[in-house]
Amino acid sequence: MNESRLKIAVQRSGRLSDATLQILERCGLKINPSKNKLITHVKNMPIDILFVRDDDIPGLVMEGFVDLGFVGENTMQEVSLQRAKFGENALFENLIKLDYGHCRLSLATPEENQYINIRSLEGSRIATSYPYLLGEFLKKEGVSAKIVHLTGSVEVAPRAGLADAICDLVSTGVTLEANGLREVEVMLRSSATLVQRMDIAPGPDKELIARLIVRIKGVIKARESKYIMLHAPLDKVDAIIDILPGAEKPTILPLAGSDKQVAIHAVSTETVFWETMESLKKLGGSSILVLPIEKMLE
Ligand code: PRT
Ligand code: ZN
Repeated sequence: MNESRLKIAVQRSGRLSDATLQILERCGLKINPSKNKLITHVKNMPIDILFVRDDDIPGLVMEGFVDLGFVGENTMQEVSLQRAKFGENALFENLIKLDYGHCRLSLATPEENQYINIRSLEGSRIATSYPYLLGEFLKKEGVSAKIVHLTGSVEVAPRAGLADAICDLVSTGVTLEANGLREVEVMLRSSATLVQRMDIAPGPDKELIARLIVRIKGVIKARESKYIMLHAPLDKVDAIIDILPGAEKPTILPLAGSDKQVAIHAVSTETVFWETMESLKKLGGSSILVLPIEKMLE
């Protein structure tokens, strides 16, 4: 087989794995999710999926061993800084910011400690799995502190007497609270992202990537959108369209057997709240349906 196959790296097992496989499947890739294998051939497209640790994805992309990677921006930025420091190639292209894996990289201190501003950390010890992002942040703020590099269990470092503060990922804040810590600075807001190796020459690989990008954007847009259908009095159509959230160019259809009522169909790109539905009803709307959209191509 000498056909060239696009190589995509995804996290083998962790917080990004399920959402990444779901987005690829929604893009039409038939993946046999045997995660015990390092590599899986997509059956219906010339694509191979590599299942790896998330920390390995930036390097695989930057070295050109894979064409695309689904990874957290936090990981991408940390590894970039690390590689640049060691004189290694740290170039890649950011293709799409994805709608999952949201978190922030934050500094947190024990609740009982006084914290006024970043200067409060001068001379302290900060535990983190992100020594390069933290080092850069402290340098920019002009604070000198000792960075304690831990690869896990960062949140217990203050209680264990290993550090005075931590720098770690936060999403709900439950972990910080459970460990008596308070978030004091947000250093970075992150989500999952699709990255590409540099300089892919024009050809089938590049064309396939372009198609994938359109499909991924369509999946994300569809997830954010809803299809709204309702019946409305003819004389209230304008008022109703005014309050439909983010709806462009609605379709107005006649209703069989009625010359005073029409059906309105619209795609809304925003959340449709109960309050909006209640307002539609007050304007005379009835049979109001809000439906999920599976795919969207613009
Ligand atoms: O095994 P592998 O190396 O592949 O995985 P991993 O253990 O290094 O990473 P994993 O699966 O935990 O996270 C993968 C990516 O998910 C991260 O790089 C982020 O981009 C993203 N992400 C989003 C998160 C979180 N949210 C998150 N909350 N990664 C980790 N956390 C951890 C955080 O470190 C802390 O321990 O969850 C805890 C805090 O969560 P809350 O909800 O209590 O605030
Ligand atoms: Zn990891």
